[in-house]
Amino acid sequence: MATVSVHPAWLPTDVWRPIGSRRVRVDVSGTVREEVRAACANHGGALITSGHADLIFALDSADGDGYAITREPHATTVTSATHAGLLHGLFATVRLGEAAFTPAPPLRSRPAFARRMLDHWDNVDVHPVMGQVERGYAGGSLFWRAGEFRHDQLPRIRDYARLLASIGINAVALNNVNVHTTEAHLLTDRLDEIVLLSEIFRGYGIRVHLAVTFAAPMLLGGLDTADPLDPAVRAWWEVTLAQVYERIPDFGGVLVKADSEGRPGPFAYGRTHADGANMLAAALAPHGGVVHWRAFVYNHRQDWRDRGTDRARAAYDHFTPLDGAFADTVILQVKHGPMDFQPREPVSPVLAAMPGTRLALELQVTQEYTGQQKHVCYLAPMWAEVLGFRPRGAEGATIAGTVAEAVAVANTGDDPFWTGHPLAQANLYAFGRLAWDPTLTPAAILDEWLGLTFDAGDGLRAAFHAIMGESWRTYERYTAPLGVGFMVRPGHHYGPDVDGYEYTPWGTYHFADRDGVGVDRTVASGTGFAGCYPYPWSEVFESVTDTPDELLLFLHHVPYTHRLRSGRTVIQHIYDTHFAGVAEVERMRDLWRGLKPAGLLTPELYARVGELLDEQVRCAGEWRDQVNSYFLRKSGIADNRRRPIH
Ligand code: GCV
Repeated sequence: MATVSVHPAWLPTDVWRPIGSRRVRVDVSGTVREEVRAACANHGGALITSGHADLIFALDSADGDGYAITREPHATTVTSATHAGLLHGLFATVRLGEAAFTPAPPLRSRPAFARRMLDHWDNVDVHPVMGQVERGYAGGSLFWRAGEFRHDQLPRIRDYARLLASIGINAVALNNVNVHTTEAHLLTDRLDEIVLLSEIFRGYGIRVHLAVTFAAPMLLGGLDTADPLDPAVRAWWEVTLAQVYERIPDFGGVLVKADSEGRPGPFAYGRTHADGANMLAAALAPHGGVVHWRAFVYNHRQDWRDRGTDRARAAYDHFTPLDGAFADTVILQVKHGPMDFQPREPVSPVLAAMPGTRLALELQVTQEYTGQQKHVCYLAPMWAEVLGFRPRGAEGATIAGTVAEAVAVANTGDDPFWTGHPLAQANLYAFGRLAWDPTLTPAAILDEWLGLTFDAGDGLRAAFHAIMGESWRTYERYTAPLGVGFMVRPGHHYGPDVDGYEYTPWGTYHFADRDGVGVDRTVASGTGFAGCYPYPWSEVFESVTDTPDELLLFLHHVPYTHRLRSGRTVIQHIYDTHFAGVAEVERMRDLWRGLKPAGLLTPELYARVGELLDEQVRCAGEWRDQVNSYFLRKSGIADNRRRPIH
């Protein structure tokens, strides 16, 4: 159990009362029974083996990890074909609360994606630039500290596994995709640590995966090549992975970032990414493991003078020619947008262009570009838009209906609130729930989270909705405008720096000059990126008048006086949204100040959120003033309301 100083997140003791105060029969041994036993011990109910039960958990012969909850006047029964499914049924019963015991039509639920995975970017050693957790904003790693495995954290890691299971997560990659030397050893001589973690996660139906370096045969095996077609390399992976399976029979598989941002990969040997991924798949498949191969491949040493190279095209150009070439047990993991987790990007065209490949949609729960868990930014509305996007138009499939899996980069650490900003817990919660059921609405998920975490009554709910519900769009308003992205401070990526990346090799430019701003990605006169989409989006994005306003500068270079679909000019939109965005953050802070800590809204949580909202107001003001001043100075066009711009 967690120590008292660790926040219970969405599983405070009281959410177990409806179950724990009843007579419950659990027809299987394992975690469900132990959870029920603990709940009954806390709330006065009884775990029974005979006699009348109010609640019964039993295996049945249905298939998969779904569950059914049958609510009849005399008893509620939860069934599933698997232990994992029964566990999901248990947590669904927790979510229902007392309603689980009111007669109602049977409730059946199956996950939309068979694998719902969280990727940790945790380092074992403290990296000199990226620290203990790359892009981590929630304290240190739960698993490692300064090179050492955190044996003292095993009880907390168990609580963590439980939180993840409660939202349907069933796979976790434990270490950073940038696999440095120390971390490479997790696969071999530090495997004991992974064995320990797998034992904890297994209890909650979660399989562990490891990020590995493509150069492992050289780094760990002493070979002079990592060529995927070299027999000695193939043999090294086969033997090494077989040894992993001897210790961890349900090991999930490996995650690889290759030929990306300096990571080694098959290109060094003149091989394709399919050659690389399939070699690993061949070594894993006999044991039931899979390869997650990242599509985040682009030239990070681009010449900024070269207008012909477009980072947004890179994954499409690298991977679509390989469609159909990957083994069945390779999952190509594709970031939701073509660039890099900006607050607004179009959906990656790769997701619509590889019907012969198993794809995973990769989301970023850690808020690298969305306020770094200092800003309230509830991301479920963005993810719901991505999942619901129909690349082939209204009659075509959604992204949720196209991809095989949902993966997200974790936002958790050893912070007492798990996520730094206590309200960022809602993002982790929402990722799990959307990965189970992408049709859930962001507002309904927020309600569910509020009900569990704060036992919130109507007044508190309304306040939280007003603070969080639109917070992603608010963040969008006071940061980089109209989808142009990347006006962040280079390196750490927090706060504004309009030209920070403009003359760098990273491929992230806005091309603002005295006349206009934006990236021409059309086929007619630009990089051709718009043509990477199927019809109708290829035509929509090609057209400067049809492109949705929020993506205009991602796709087009336009004069400041260009009129948006909204009727406003680009320059006036920039000024208006930046003033409005900051005003919204001030309103959020004032709403928070109007609340009083009580019950589960503890003084500690109340104070933490209050301090962070002050920082959000400060930072949003900085964004507004830098962005507005920059564009006033570039364009020479005044704000039509003459508000203060510097
Ligand atoms: C793990 C971005 C981040 C990097 C991250 C990379 C990736 O570039 O800034 O920290 O590396 O994405 O997704 O691999």
